[in-house]
Formats: sequence, structure tokens, C-alpha cells
Amino acid sequence: MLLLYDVALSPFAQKVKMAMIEKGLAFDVRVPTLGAPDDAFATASPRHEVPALIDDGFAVFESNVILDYLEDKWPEPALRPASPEAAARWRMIAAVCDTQFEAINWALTEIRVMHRAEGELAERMLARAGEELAGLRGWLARALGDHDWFGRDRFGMCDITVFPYLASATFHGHGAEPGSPLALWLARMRARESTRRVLADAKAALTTTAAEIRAKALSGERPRQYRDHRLEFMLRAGGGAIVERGLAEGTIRFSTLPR
Ligand SMILES: N[C@@H](CCC(=O)N[C@@H](CS)C(=O)NCC(=O)O)C(=O)O
Repeated sequence: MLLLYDVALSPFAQKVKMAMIEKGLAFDVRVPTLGAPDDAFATASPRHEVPALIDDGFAVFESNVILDYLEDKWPEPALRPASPEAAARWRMIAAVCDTQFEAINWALTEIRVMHRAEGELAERMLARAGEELAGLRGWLARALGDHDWFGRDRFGMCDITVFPYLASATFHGHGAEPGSPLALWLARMRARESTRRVLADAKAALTTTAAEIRAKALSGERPRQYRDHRLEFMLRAGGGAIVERGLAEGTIRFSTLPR
């Protein structure tokens, strides 16, 4: 039996869910309470992050480790590119998307949904995010070239890796230019069963939880996790005071250390 610890709005969890759907795997979903994990989730995911996968009692955390595990255990249909070059391309794209791209989307949520910054500061930070996202879209467009898929010859992990981040940037008003190869790729992706399910789950979670997440975050009940690249973006975009205030007020926290 497969159990996925999932939060529908998490891009890391979305990647894993897409891969499981693409592979036709049956799985149960459990939504943990982030920030107040029960023992089962804390044991499966020692950093208290989603996604985590439990396969017949064996727990795996870290989205890219889970993706490799799924591929090793259920190789068909193959999602990881076969050639060393193409597999390296996937990991390079993931190294950028999971870190720098994710952090800018995160900051957009912090500003546009959580209202961490207002007025001129918000405008400056949003402009910086827009500029950086335009750069990342250019980099991704070059990686895609004139191919249908990021893995070149067929759909796979590279596409799964880019999708949640580009979909989130599009939600924030920073999508690909209409008609561009990147926009056409996104349309091809949106036609797949796996992305439809992930987006439907995210939409359902967004309508019911955005206000709740904001209230819980800003009351300090469930502080938001500012780690590595998320923190770096806030600092380089001029939001250092937001971070200091959030830490002092207990609405911002860092990662959980496994113990
Ligand atoms: N590097 C991890 C990142 C996972 C991650 O950051 N997940 C976030 C949700 S987007 C989380 O669960 N954070 C814990 C929290 O917010 O309390 C992965 O690739 O799985």
C-alpha cells in the first residue's frame, strides 16, 4: 500500500503526485498538519515537510529522492530519461526550479496573499520578482528549444519538474508569453490527466485555505517556513525588515532539524 503525505499547494508534493498518476499507481493521501506534525508524519518526514511517501512501511522524504524511488521501483512507464546526458538535464533543471524558481513564487505569495509588504516596498519587491522570473522563463525557453518536451523526445521527469513552478508563476501573473514555445508546452501539459488532478486539488485547497493559511501564519499559530532560497530572495529583494519582524513576532521560522 502506498501512502502519500500531501499538501495540494506544495509544488514539491505536486511533482510526486504527478509522477504517481503518470505511472498509474494507486495511493492514499494524508494531509499532515504542517507545524504540528503527528508522530507518524514526523517519523516519515524528519524535516516535517511534504511530500513524504510510505511504501509498505518504508518511508521516503525529499521530492527528488521520492521521484527516483518511484522510477527504480516502478520503471514503467519510464519517466526518468534513459541517457546519462538527459538524466543530468533533469537534475540540473530540478536544481534550479526547486530552489531559486520556487523561492520567487513563494515570495509572491508572501507579498500578494500574506501581505507581508505594502506600498512602495511591495512594488519594489514585486518588480524584482517579475524581472527574475522573466530571466528564468528565458532560461527555460532555451532549455526547451523547439522540442515538445523538456526531456526532448518524450514526456518525463523534466516536464514534471518544471510544471508546478511555471503554473504557479502563471497564477501570479508571470506566465509565458501567449503563443511562445513555453506557453504551448504548458498547454500540452495542462491536457494531461496528472496535471488536471494536481491543479484541481490545488484549486480546491486555495479557495478553502488561503484565508485560513494567512490568518494562522500572521497570528503566529502556524509560522511560515523561510529557508535557504526563500530567505535569500527576501533579503536580496529588500525585505530584510519583513524577515526580522516575522522572526520577532513568531510568524516566520526556519527549517526543522531532524533529531
Ligand atoms: N526539498 C524538499 C522541500 C519540501 C518543502 O519545502 N515542503 C514544504 C511545503 S512546499 C513543507 O512541507 N514545509 C513545511 C512547513 O511549511 O511547515 C523537497 O523537495 O521535498
